[in-house]
Amino acid sequence: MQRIQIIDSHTGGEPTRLVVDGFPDLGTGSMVERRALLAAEHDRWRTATVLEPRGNDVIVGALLCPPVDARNAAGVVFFNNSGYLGMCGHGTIGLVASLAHMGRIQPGVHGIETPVGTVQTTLHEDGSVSVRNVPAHRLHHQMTLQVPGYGPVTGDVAWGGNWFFLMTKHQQRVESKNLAALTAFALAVQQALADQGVRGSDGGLIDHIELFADDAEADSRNFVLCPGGAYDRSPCGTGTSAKLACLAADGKLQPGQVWRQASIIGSQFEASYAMEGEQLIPTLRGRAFMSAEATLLIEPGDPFGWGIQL
Ligand code: PYC
Repeated sequence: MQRIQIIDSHTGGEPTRLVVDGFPDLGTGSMVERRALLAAEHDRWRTATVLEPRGNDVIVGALLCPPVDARNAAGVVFFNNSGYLGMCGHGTIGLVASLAHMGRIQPGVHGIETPVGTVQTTLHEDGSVSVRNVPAHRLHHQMTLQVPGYGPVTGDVAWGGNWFFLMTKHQQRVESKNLAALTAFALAVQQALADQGVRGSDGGLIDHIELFADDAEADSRNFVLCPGGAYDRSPCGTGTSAKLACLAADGKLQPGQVWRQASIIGSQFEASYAMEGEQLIPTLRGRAFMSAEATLLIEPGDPFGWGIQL
């Protein structure tokens, strides 16, 4: 019997499954190297943890790793139903809240190493967590794409720890009653970006799709499609970071000015940015709640023990 020890939390409704123990040893390399090793040689541990029958398409997995730099609290490799992520804002908030729940950290500043860089997090006395993210930037401004079935679609391409296509002008209703249509549209945009060879500056797929609309309770409401086809229940930390980069580039948000980003289910992140030289550094703040402590079991002979892969 294989055993994987997990802590589940959710941040604004979006689940994070923190793997505390049970995965193969990935050595002491950087998080990029550990992610590559996990993907190349041990991917079935990802599928066992986040796919059905133990998981679902919405869960983001977070493998807790010893940090390379002992001054940092932890390292992490994020993954989901379709593969691996660079950074994950809601997942980092979930990780920090889970470390606090485990008694491993106290309120204060804690560095977390991710495959795309180290982020500085702050665990606040009220349980909320701020994440000072990796630098964000806009790569393309208002590029137009032909999307089969929908026609021309215009949006920005920006980096916030993952690659995003962000649309403010579109024909979609960004509301929770319209999830099926939003998902179908965003999947078509995601496919068109891949088919037409639109990539990030590092060659990465533009695999997160983000639509915006007005919101009565916040500065904006978003719908974010994640790479595996599920939508983000949270306002998406990396997506909000990408949004800040676009707002700053358009002169619509100044350093230090607060941006309240609501998700499609009404949860919120509070975000702002600082300029360090030419670099735009986003900070987002949110709250995670614990939902389970459990041990996943993989029984020998279970035909779906390593996840249902269709
Ligand atoms: O919060 O950055 C985020 C995120 C990425 C994918 C799902 N959530």
